[in-house]
Amino acid sequence: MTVTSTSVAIIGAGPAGLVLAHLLAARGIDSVVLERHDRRYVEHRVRAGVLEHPSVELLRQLGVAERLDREGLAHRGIELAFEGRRHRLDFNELVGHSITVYGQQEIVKDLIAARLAAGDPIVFEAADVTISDIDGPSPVVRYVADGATHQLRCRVVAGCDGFHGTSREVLGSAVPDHEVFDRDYPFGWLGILAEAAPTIDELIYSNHENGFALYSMRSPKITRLYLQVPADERIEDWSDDRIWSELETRLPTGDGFTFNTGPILERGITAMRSFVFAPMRWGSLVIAGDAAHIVPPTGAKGMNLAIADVAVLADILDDVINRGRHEQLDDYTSACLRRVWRCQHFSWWMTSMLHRFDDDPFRRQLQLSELRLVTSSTAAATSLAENYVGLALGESFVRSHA
Ligand code: RFL
Ligand code: PHB
Repeated sequence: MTVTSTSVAIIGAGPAGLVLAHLLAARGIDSVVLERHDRRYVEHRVRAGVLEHPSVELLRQLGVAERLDREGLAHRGIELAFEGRRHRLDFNELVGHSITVYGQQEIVKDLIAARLAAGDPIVFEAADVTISDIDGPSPVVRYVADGATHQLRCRVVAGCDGFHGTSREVLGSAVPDHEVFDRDYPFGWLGILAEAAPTIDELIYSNHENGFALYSMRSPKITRLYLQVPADERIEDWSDDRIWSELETRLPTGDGFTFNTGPILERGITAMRSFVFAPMRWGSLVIAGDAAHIVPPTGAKGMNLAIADVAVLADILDDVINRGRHEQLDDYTSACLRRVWRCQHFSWWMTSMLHRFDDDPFRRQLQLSELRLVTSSTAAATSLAENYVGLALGESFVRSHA
């Protein structure tokens, strides 16, 4: 068995783990990233697309936004569609910021390339990761790579291993009175990536009697589209023709909007869930991103929340590692959860306003009334815009929401 040491062992090379590794390097803190899958797999997993303004700023500060600034699509606002019509919300006008559409896997590629170019370690295909000794100041992570068992000694373990990772389980066993807040939705999203040039340069969130639809994109040649489907739907039951025809029905083509179709490059169904685990730290183990919380994708918050967690964590680890102030870890959970609950509420609210839940006509009228409000009242539109473009990161968010 090989034995090595590092300051922070980071489990998971998703947005949370990789951004954390860069934030720590910028503070002179060494870390090792352990990733279960191979590099190709993590660089090609199609997921999120919307970066909040503070996330973009943070990636710029880290010096990893060169391609993002060149290829990312700056969006000044979004459109909300209902009753066959589109209504535009101009974020720039309402709150002075825009969002950027840039695929999560492109961010992951940029972060991996920059880390490896700096000579910092990422162990891909790290199997059987186990975490031990988290009660004390010298936790240990064991894993198998290249057929050998490795032991990594560190001062802090950062579990950035997503919703299906192992670190939340370890934390849960260490804290018997932990809390879990969980909500399932009776539907999921069928998502496709299509070789079809977008015909509009902003996202359309559409509330239709058949269910929700979302028109998004990844580049001037690629569209990303979603349809609300029942939670237990099978992707095999959706032919290309059925997908396009349902999109035609649910997107507001009545007001002159048309969109291109094309070969479907990728398809999948994602379940919708709201989930929060607390605390996010015990002893020398912290969890961040999807490992600690899940939001339904309607607010485009998951990846941004993962980045926000590690922005808080990096400042705390700076105190812990560089100044020996281990007690600073006590503040991690409460500092993160304020933002997590703000984003939980926003994501639940957007989901509730835009999806078809049941055939209750009372609920339907409430949805339409809310949609009319956010598309006609500057106060209501500003609130949506403020949440969508993203609240300030780190200390300034904590201070303003104390
Ligand atoms: P990730 O990205 O899941 O990364 C976790 C990594 O940990 C690895 N791993 C392990 N490694 C070693 N040992 C183990 N035992 C391990 N177990 C797991 C995994 O292989 C993986 O590489 O979590 P992270 O970093 O917290 O990032 C979270 C985001 O990925 C997620 O919140 C977003 O994708 C959510 N999301 C969206 N977020 C946004 O901010 N804006 C959006 O527009 C948006 N749209 C979406 C989304 C998620 C979607 N799906 C598919 C869930 C749209 C969809 C359809
Ligand atoms: C996407 O482009 O993948 C996307 C956009 C907005 C969302 C969710 C996903 O709310």
